[in-house]
Amino acid sequence: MNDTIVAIATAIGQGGVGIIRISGSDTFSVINKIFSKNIMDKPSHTIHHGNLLSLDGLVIDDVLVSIFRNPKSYTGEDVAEISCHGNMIVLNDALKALLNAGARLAEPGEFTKRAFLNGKLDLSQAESVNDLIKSQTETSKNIALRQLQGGLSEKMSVINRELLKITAEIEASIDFPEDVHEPCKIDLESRITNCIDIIDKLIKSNEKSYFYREGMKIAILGNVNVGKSSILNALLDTSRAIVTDVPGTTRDVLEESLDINGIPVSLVDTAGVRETSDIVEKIGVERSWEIVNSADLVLIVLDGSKDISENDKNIISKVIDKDILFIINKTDLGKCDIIEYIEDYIKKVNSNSTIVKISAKNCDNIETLKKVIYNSAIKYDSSESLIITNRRHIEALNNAVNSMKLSLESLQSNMELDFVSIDIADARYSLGLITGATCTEDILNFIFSEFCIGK
Ligand SMILES: Nc1nc2c(ncn2[C@@H]2O[C@H](COP(=O)(O)OP(=O)(O)O)[C@@H](O)[C@H]2O)c(=O)[nH]1
Ligand SMILES: [Mg+2]
Repeated sequence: MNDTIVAIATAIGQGGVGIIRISGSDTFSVINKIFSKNIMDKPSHTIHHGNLLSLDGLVIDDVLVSIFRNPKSYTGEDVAEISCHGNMIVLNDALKALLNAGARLAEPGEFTKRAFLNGKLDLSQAESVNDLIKSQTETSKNIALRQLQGGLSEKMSVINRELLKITAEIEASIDFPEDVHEPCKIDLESRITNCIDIIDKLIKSNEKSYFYREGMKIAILGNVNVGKSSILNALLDTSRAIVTDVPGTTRDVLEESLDINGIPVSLVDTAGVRETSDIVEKIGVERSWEIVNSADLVLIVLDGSKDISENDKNIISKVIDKDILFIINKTDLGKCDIIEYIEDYIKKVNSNSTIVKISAKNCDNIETLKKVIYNSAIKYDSSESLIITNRRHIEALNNAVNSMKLSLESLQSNMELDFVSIDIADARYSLGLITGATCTEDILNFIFSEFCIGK
């Protein structure tokens, strides 16, 4: 924790600038060994132009050195950012020179970990830094940004303060029974219930919204020739997959990314599912099932111009446990009796799956399809002020609610207030896992190992 760390902070590749970040107590003396100007006494938040040199005096690059003195820096330590030209050879040479001058290569997320340990941000904010960097759509970016700005931290500290107050009141009455009255049980109940309500709302905001962060995997499944590849193309608005009237054209799975109203979707076209003796096609069919197993949503495609086949029925029966959406394709050909079978089926198995009728060929109803996909993922208004997308946070919130509910039960059954106090302490412990107050070294290491180097 006390050594001086260094890493390339910008993405690999060419760019206008490439930035190297250094943090730790020796930051300025390390740079001073290989910079053409003396920066030792320069004030914080100043920028210095000069040459970065190798230890044997050769010029590596013409650079700008920005100085941030502790505690007013990202990590809270002495920090410098060296802006080089955005070229990997330059950046690697500069990095080598700084390592030779006494810095050590930073581990993934180590800058942000130091920022957390120095109290610059709490754990939920530190995690949102990573979410922000990895966000793939406007919406997931906004959700991460809200959390970085402290939305969640603020809510946690309000609840934590209330729980701490309750604990203090209970413990004072236990320790000094002559001087301090027992807190009123009805009052305690209503205050704890209030905390539960706030957390419940946060938990509800998560209902499937983690797709914003994690992305959503959608498999397109169905018999051969029903138009699966055409649907992939229509959704992507390109001719990515080969479409022919030869059954079994798509033999391998094909994965493409798209943005549906802010949700990063990975769309997978699969080989048509049917009995086949063709070895290659057989492997394709096996892969289709693997994809379906790991998918968040399965689009079951049926050819609306035909009657339901045994193969269709067989496919449908195999995905009964998954989130599915029925797509009746080829509506441009008229007919469409198959819809009655599907409607009956949905009623029979008591599912709430939706049916969408489209023509992939004419791109009819593709926008509706996107809307239905979006609605199946999101069950709330995305303008909601704070949305919890992190599964770790949700688990901690659920545990906190459970502990608080136990404390309510103790109150209602007139147990000793000691028991109430223990449950409240458990709840505070769970909430502390979100802000990092009660995290163990192992948990922290795990969280920061998910970061990229240089962040
Ligand atoms: N009339 C009509 N034909 C379609 C439609 N969608 C796909 N097709 C045709 O159906 C055949 C099979 O399409 P394809 O996308 O390769 O199906 P896949 O085997 O399920 O991937 C091709 O000849 C397509 O042109 C549609 O909406 N209407
Ligand atoms: Mg295909």
